[in-house]
Amino acid sequence: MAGTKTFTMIKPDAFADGNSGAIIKMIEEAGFKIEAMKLTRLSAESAGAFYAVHKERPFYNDLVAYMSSGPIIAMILSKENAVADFRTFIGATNPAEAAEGTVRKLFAKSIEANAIHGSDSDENAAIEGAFFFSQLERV
Ligand code: RTP
Ligand code: MG
Repeated sequence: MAGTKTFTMIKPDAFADGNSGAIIKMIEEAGFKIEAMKLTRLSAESAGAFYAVHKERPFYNDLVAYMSSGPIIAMILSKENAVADFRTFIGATNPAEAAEGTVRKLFAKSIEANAIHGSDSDENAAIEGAFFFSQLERV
C-alpha cells in the first residue's frame, strides 16, 4: 500500500544532547513502527548528496557542515499516512513556529539545529531510505 513508510534522522544536535532515547520513545508512542535503524555519521560529501535538493539555497553550506558535525540515527518508519503524519508529529522547520508537543518544539534549538528530519513525499521517503539502508538491514 502506498503511503505507509517514511524516513527520519535524529540530527547531530539532538543526538549530542542525549535526546535520542526520548525522541525514539515519542516516535513509538505516536504509532510509528521502526523498520530499520542505524547510528552513523555523514561525511560532508554524503550530507551534501542527501540535501542536494537545497544546493542553491543560502543555508546549504551551513546545513552540510551541521549535518556532518556528529553522529545521527537514521530510521525507516511505517504507519498509515506515514509521511504526512510524521511531518505533523515533528512540527515546523523553525521551532519558534512548531506546535506544542512536537519533537521540534521540545528539542530543536534553531531553524537549522532542529533535532529531526522527516521525508516530504512518498517518493523521497523511498529514495532516502535506500540512501542509508540495504535490503538486508530492513525488517
Ligand atoms: P528536513 O528536510 O530536515 O526534514 O526539514 P524541513 O523539510 O522541515 O526543512 P527544509 O526546508 O527541507 O530544510 C532542510 C533543513 O535545512 C535546515 N535549514 N536551515 N538557516 C535556515 O534558514 C535553514 N532553513 C532550513 C534545517 O535543518 C532544515 O530542517
Ligand atoms: Mg525537507
